[in-house]
Amino acid sequence: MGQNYCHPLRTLSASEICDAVSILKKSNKEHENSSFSYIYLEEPEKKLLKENTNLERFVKIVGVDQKSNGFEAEINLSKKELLKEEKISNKAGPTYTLAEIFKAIELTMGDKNYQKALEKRGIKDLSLIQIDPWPGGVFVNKNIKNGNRALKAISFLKDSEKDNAYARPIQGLIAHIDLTENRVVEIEDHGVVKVPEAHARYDKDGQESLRENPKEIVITQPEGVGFSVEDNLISWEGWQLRASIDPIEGLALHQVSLNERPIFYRAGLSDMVVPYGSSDPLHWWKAVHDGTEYGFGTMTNSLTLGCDCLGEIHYLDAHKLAFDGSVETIENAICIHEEDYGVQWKHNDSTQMGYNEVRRSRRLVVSSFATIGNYDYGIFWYLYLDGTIQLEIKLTGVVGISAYHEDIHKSGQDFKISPELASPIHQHLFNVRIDWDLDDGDNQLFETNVEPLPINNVNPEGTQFQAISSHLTKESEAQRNIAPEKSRTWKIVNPNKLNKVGSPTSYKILYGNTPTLLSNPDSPPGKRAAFAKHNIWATPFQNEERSGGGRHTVMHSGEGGLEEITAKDRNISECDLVTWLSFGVTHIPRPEDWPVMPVEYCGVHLIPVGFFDQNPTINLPPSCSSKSKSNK
Ligand SMILES: [Cu+2]
Repeated sequence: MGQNYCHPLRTLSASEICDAVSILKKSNKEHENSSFSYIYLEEPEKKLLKENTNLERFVKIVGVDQKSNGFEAEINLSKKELLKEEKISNKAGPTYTLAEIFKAIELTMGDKNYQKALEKRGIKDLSLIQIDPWPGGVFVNKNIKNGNRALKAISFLKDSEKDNAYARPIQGLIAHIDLTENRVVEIEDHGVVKVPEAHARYDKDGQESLRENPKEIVITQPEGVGFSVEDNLISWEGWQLRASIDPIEGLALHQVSLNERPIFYRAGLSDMVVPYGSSDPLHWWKAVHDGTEYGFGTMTNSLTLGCDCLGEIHYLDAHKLAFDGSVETIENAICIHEEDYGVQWKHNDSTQMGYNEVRRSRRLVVSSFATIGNYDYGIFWYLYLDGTIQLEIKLTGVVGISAYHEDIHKSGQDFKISPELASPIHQHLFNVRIDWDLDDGDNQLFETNVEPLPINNVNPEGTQFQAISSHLTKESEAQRNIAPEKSRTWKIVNPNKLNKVGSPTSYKILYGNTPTLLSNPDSPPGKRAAFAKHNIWATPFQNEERSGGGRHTVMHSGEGGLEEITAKDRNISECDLVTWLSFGVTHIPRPEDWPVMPVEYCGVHLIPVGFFDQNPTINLPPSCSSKSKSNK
């Protein structure tokens, strides 16, 4: 391994991104005028990486050229050459670039009809207007030519430069912008509704008074932290993994193993969608794919020590390609730390003759936050001492709102969250793609249902029930939903590795309460977000199958993604297995969500089942902290 060696899954450095852009621009001068969506490392497939860890580095740059056409360029970083460049059809284009977002805002601000519509509402000072562009696809304005890129813009009025604009939506006003033709094609105006007056600031100076500071909680680890980090490789209590920020998916985990036993090769948010269920003209058309339309990972926050992350923190930076071809560093993009997590296990011998034992649990937290428009999402991965892996999405930020009007808003679809504001019912649905490598080999997928046994002579009192497992062998069989009444779970199994009780080693997928998609399956959002129709899908590994709704979705009407991917109904009975897990929240807004939403949670647990021969934490030493105090 030469001096320049870096692990194939190490995240892209700033200089690698710089190199890639200059290779692209040198090879094709037209890209001097392109705007860029993102760059990503083309990760080697697991089989290749198992054979060799000294591999050439490849990246893809995705963007929009001067003529508003999407493109994707593949570059060999090690050989410093452009390998190929392809056009991306604008019927399913790459994420909006920041240049396009700025352009949409500028064109809307400068549009005479837009200004007239504001004047009708008594608004003259454009400096207090905030314009939020939303994807222009799915329900495309009639004046936008097929194949053109578009945005729809809605507006808000601030009372001062630093105000929370979302307090004052400009009801019923939507600008349609054709990005390819550089013009506003229509100002849709559903009539004047009074702009709400009350401000809704969430900063400390915006509150009438602040409660007293709660007593400080200090988290210190005087002996140092229990984990180590080298580049993006994290080691902790037998766990090993790599973490990175994918421009579309956000925080992704790689090569997760425990005690040198692989569990999965990669996990990341393959897609997400926020469909709105209201009839309000300002919202009914919204069903944004924050990953493939805006680049969830490119919106990753810089985290602040002691505020976002408490305790002894190790941060990883991430580098991204900005729209103008420069490199931007997101400092403190990934937060890594340990947390005490209460009791791991305990038994008090009730006879008082035996042992009273208790052990404490802790977890390693690898997390990030991304802000997309009005919403903020945390991606939190937790690794536990007992082999459990948890993915938790934290949802916060500002809910979508309208100026309330009794003729527009309907009970059941729109909810008053302040005297002047209504917030529409909507969903946040996520899909995590997990490329399994459980116990280093091909895997199987099983479904377990728990069923009561019929009353008969072996079950005369009807007290008995049983767990029935069935092997899902084809893609069509593996499109399933949760069923709490059957305690339904799924298991990833390695049939070639047996545990001490003679069963194959496995990991179980355990959901909390989670919805599926409520949009009609034949509606455009239903087709585009088909991944959210089922809580689990499974496929045999194919490198290019990365996104639950299709990799490029701007202006796309649907038909991509998991329904298309699984259309051949491939065999999955024992294969390099990939599962696609959909979960989320159906959000019925409440006054407590205003002016900023307390964190709501959703996610999934992956739990070892016969992966170990016994409780893997039985060997934890007792750890009673002498520093704890009580009132006694
Ligand atoms: Cu919500």
